[in-house]
Amino acid sequence: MLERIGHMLVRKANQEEHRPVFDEAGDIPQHIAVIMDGNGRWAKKRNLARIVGHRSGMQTVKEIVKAADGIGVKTMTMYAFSTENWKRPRDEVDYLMKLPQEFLSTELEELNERNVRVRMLGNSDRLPSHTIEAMNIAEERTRQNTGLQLNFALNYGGRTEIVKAVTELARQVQAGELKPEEIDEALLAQHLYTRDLPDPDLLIRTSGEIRLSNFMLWQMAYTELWFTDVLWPDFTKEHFFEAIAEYQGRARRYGAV
Ligand code: V0D
Repeated sequence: MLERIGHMLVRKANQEEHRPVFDEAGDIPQHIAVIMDGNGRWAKKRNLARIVGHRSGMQTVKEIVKAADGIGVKTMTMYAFSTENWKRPRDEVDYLMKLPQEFLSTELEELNERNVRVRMLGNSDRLPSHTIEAMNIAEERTRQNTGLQLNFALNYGGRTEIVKAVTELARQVQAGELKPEEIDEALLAQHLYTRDLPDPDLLIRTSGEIRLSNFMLWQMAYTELWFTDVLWPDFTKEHFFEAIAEYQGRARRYGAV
């Protein structure tokens, strides 16, 4: 049960205890990145196939995106498929590649109504054409939207992203279009998938792994990191608000010194 006391949204655990959740008038992270881990483990615990975990994880995406939109987060970046995920069994990869279409077939209309802008980050090279097609349609149909920017990182790897940017700059130098001394952080950042996005303020990773796993390496230089043991399909908006409360606490402490 969430209830409001002034600006504070609090969780009412029982009659006596009010646990602060987060301050709606406080600093809401503008850009939140999420590593949605633990779908396979969630299924295994229930003796279900891994794909059932992925499907359940997709429901969580819907709930968390709605919650983020509701509190005024500007950008969400969801790590949906890493370059490492190709090593999984063929059947599982094939299933995962159908999720964008499935998600969009049920959600695109509502996302549009909510003024959400959808975008893909990552390398489309190895993705099946039906997956690319679904993403292209979503990007096209939501291009004019000015609300929440919802990014899905698909076939994304942070080091590869940096190498791609460096290769392009090297090409420009070789072509005589750019001087080496003109290369700075801002110019390199202009050649990343995230060129027009602010860096994430907060990273959420579920399922107990305490690593970045090659996600947005450049962009997370100053990001607050928040980890939980909760598996992604079990992750709720209450957990999400808890992460934001913790973020606000850190921002206040930082502001105090
Ligand atoms: C599986 C947990 C939504 C993580 C969430 C291609 C693993 C569910 C999307 C999605 C996946 C992607 C693009 C888009 C709309 C939705 C998704 C994949 C996996 C891998 F435009 N969930 N989701 N994509 N999972």
